[in-house]
Amino acid sequence: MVLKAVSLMRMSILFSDTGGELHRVSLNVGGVFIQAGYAGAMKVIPAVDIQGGKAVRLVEGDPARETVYFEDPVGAALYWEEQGATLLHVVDLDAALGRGDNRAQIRRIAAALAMGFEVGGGIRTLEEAEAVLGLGAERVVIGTVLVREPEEAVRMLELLGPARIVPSLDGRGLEAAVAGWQEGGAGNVLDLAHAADEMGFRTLIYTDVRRDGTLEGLDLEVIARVRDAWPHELIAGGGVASDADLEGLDRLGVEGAIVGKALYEGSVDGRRWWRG
Ligand code: AMZ
Repeated sequence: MVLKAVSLMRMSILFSDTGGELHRVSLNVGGVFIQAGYAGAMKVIPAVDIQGGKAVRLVEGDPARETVYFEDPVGAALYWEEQGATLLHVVDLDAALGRGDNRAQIRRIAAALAMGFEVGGGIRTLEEAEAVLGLGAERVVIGTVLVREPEEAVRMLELLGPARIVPSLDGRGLEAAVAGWQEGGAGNVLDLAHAADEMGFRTLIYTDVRRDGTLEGLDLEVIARVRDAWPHELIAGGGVASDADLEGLDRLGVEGAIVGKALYEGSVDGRRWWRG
């Protein structure tokens, strides 16, 4: 009887191989996907957000609630490189908010840094993406354009390829926010994740705007839903406060975490989480 039931189930095991490391398994049992991650695979990516030329952290993306951590963002970038980080997440907050940009600082980071870095904030056209890649970024991160002008996002993807352009879905929970997070109600994050998959993107960043910069800890229930909706490489952030958050992400099979305040404040020791 049991054997018969088993033989009726269509079982298949899919292995996902991201970044050269095999670390997630999806088990399809009769059409139901069960996903599991292998602990120890997830990597932490430190964030350097630039506002007014300085490396800052905001609370819930509010430009008025900033803490300056480094007067010079190059100092922040080099600090994380010296600590052993292998990839840096750089955000041009002024460009995301549509009130200027920090491209000169990003150019200086590119000149100073040996490790790879990704850049987001205000990249809304193919030409802007190419300009930032031309500065030396490993890949660019897009948010608003994916939601507002998906055809332009597809054009960017077609010309740059999925290794060089990564969508960032930023949400108050699952309600997407765009334009420097000043405009909410921009769609459902899970629907947008499905759309990004169909467009051909292969890495996704999800940030929980409600938690970002709060040190409150992650909302792992929301992230689990994004995990279920997105079958490729997933990087999550927004509220990481401790190793427990990172262990939670690891258990969900999330491949990377963007961490800001917890690293700057020392409540997470990156050395446990950097990966080659
Ligand atoms: O903190 C904010 N207010 C903020 C922020 N960190 N607003 C946007 N961003 C980041 C997103 C993503 O990396 O997380 O800027 C990028 C998206 O920018 P754009 O301009 O493409 O929507």
